[in-house]
Amino acid sequence: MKKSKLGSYGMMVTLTFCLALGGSLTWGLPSSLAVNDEFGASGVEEFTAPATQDFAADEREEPVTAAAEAIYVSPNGSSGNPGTIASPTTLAAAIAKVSPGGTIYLRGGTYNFSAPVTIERNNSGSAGQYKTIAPYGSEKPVLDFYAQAFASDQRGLQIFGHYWHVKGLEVRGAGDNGIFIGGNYNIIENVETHHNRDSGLQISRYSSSMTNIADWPSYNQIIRVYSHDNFDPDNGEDADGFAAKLTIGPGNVFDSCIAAWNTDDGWDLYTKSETGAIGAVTIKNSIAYKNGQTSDGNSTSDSDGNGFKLGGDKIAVNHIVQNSVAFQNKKHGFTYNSNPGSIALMNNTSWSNGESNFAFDKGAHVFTNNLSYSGGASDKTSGTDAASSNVWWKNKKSTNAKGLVASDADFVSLTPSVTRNADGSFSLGNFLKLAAGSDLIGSGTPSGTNIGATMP
Ligand SMILES: [Ca+2]
Ligand SMILES: [Ca+2]
Ligand SMILES: [Ca+2]
Ligand SMILES: [Ca+2]
Repeated sequence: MKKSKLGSYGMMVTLTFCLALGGSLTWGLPSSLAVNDEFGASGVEEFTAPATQDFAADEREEPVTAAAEAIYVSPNGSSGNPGTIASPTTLAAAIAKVSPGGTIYLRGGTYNFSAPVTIERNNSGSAGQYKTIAPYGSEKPVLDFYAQAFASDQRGLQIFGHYWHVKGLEVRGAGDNGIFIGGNYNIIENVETHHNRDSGLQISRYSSSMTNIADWPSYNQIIRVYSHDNFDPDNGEDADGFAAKLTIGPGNVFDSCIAAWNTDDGWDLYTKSETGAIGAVTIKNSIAYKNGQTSDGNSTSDSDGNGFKLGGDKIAVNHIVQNSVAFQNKKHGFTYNSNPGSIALMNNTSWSNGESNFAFDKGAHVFTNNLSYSGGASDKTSGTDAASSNVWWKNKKSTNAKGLVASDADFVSLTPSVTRNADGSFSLGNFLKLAAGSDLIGSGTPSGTNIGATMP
């Protein structure tokens, strides 16, 4: 190991040495042992043995790979500990010291907090070197905020910085949002957030002093996140599954997410005249169901209960919603909610919602290959029916401009079924799947495309 160099990564360094024996070991070294004056910002080491030097076989330099920094956290970790696996630290201490490219590994178990966990604005990774918070192995960390008061500043995990990748956690019970994102380019992946006392996950500006959309949170990705049973106990009118609203910038994406049993809406992209238009949000491959009450019955007359609520205060924003499903929400499946713009809706399926499956009373919306069946009220579809490809529920039947008719026989099953897997992906099985022989198969645009969503 005589020519090995150690990259400096703050408090500790983990190196994996490929031993001449063919095995490998992982070493955690305190920073005091790290050589920290030989590397650039990347911390990446390259080592090449001098070509002219001849090593004896047992002395030959083996490739040395500097693994990224690893900091270990456990429910009973102490902030004074170095954050090794044998001496784990706290989540707050690890967040404060992790370097770009480094990972905070959370051991399994319940972490009890009575105050928010905050990633400050000046604490960021970079495009090539995210800061990661992840479970250790297959362990299950739970961030539990039930001890917080019910108050708007009592959020769970607040991400004000940029380039953080948070995955594999459960976040529950916060006094306000379970997760709040005010920064840019963050990735939240395979997280479950529930029983918070406002929306499960919200993306909005981190400071009310930021009045310009250029400073609002942008380009965040929310992937395979499950937000459910969120309920604001004062009036039950605010807790959505996903609130991407009020002051959110461009480029934010929800992919393969589930919003269910939230007191207010599944998704809420509300805008207000005081703050104006927000950036366009993309939602795809996602489902919203049973919103408008929690699974244990919390609901008020002010609980809206839309699956996908796509506007507010008559402000135009051209959101994109594709290959997503709404069913059995208390109110509408998909609604413009006064957004008079040009929302693009492609290959969505909406079934058995309390009011309209699609409620778009005004605007120049563009509808392509959407499928509505058996709603509580007729659809409203202001905008363009691209290539007559949409099947709408109107006057108690589902038809389209080309004469297609949807009936129970078009579906393999109309018995709700959602299975969520360990990686956060989900399956509807046969539920809402088009039956072999359905005339909706291949009848969309372009030719050969199905009408409605195709879910795993
Ligand atoms: Ca509401
Ligand atoms: Ca409220
Ligand atoms: Ca709402
Ligand atoms: Ca049919």
